[in-house]
Amino acid sequence: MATEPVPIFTSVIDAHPIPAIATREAARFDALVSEFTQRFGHKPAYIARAPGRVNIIGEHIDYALFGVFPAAVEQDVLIACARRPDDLVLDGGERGHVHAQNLQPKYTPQTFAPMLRDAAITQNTEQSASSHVRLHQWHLDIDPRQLRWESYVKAGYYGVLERFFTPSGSAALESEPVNTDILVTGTIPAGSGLSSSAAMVVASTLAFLAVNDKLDIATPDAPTRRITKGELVSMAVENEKRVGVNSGGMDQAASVTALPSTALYISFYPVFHAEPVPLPIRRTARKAVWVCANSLVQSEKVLGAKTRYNLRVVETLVAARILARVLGLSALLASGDSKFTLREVLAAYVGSGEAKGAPAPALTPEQLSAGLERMLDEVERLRPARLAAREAGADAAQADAAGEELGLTYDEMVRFSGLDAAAFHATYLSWVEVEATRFQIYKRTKHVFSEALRVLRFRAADADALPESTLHDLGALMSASQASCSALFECSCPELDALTALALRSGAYGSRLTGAGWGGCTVSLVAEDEAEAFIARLVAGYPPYAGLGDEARREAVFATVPSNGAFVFKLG
Ligand code: NG1
Ligand code: MG
Repeated sequence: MATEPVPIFTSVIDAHPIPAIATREAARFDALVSEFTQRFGHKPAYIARAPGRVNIIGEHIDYALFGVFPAAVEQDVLIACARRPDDLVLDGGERGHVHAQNLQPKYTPQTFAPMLRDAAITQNTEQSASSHVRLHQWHLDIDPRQLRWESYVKAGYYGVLERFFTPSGSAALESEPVNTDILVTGTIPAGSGLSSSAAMVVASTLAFLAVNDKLDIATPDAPTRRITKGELVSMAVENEKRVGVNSGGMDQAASVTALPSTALYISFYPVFHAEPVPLPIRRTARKAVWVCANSLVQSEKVLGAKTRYNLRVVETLVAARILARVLGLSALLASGDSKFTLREVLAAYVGSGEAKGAPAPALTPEQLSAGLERMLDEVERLRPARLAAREAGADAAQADAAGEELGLTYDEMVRFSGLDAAAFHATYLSWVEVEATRFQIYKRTKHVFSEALRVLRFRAADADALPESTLHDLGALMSASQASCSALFECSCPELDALTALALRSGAYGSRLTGAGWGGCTVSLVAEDEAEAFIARLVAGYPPYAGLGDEARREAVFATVPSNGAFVFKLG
């Protein structure tokens, strides 16, 4: 019955052919095709696939634009899709009406249609400071305060609509998005820190590109070409923001650009760059693997974003401004009230000579490490008591660390930023909702710089043959990352602390939370020949695993092999 998936695209991945699908995967694809056909009465035209990722090291530093080190996991999201043949006509035209279903019954079927609305957009032109231009804007209802599965589907759709179907001025649409049926299935547990959200958004972006015939795009200066990985990453990053999390680009980049058997070193400054790194842990005298173990605490990253994820984004951005002032980085501060990141502070500090808007050439890893070492000394100047002493003209070095735990009040933070209250609000808070009584500028910054340095040290293990002691070194970096996430960035939780401690007692070289934290998965570095025994010890030692059946247990704790990034199949 089921149609054999025929790989026609060499995927959106420019140079790399799509991998052969393993037999058990082919069966999964076939099952999805026949289920789609049964539910919608016609065959799917494409299947988009996007994997989740495990972040090996480099947590909460992507939005400060420091490099991170993730790998794709085998777990993924599949979206089967096709243009709906009966072309239901809405108000006189086909307008991208979507029927979305999910194989998982708790995610109920949804239908939605995007609306094209008039929007008065203020544009600055050379002639006048501001003038109103009438534009149309797509609108799809996404409520970031509600966790709804179809929000991620809509988020992926948004970017495709905006990029390819928005008319300028009062012009009519040249072409319209097609009416689409989609069926989604996935194997990445939600809220587990393995980026099911990014996988959903990437797969959805790809599905809507494919079904609307936009994988190959016409460009003004060149013949039609395939959309690049980089373009897909940027679309997916923008798309995911619509769900309400101001994330960095790590997850989408990993989901799109990953290659089998490699981790990725992803850097974001001065430009986005993803570099496959052969796994050091496979080149050691004793081979190792990564074992993911889910704490089974659902990470409330989205619903709790006000006090968690988005708050950290704001704290680290404000920290960049306060640090730039303390360090007297006038070129950065001259950019007025616009935001800049801790990575840009470092670049300005080490004198790479760039002004905002004109990024410097990338620092070499050695220069970056040296710069980070210096920043780790300077960061002490962000201790609340030191900031207060500096403001009062007192001897900062005399100030003790009292108040460090408390952090800064809102008013103190505004004062130390050097902006007036209105400019501060406009720059750092007008685009996001956060809630806190104290802001932890010092602790967050110390985490960011030390974590960025750990990533570089982790990545530096690049000899062909490595002694087993390398695994101890890499493990120690992972455990130090956990300690920093827990004490300084405060994105761990008691269960993650317990599970990582249990992992170390059970023989792991190192163990840490992965992803946003506050629940979700841990990742541990374990000798390959020990992995099975290690998993058994975790299962026995972590009480929430007690009642799990075999399948749930395998879903919660598993050794992982880096998998391939996103692709699309066109079905024959
Ligand atoms: P997860 O755990 O997948 O939600 C989030 C961010 C990342 C990164 C990590 C922390 C999203 C989509 N992703 O990942 O960009 O900042 O937290 O390192 O919000
Ligand atoms: Mg996520």
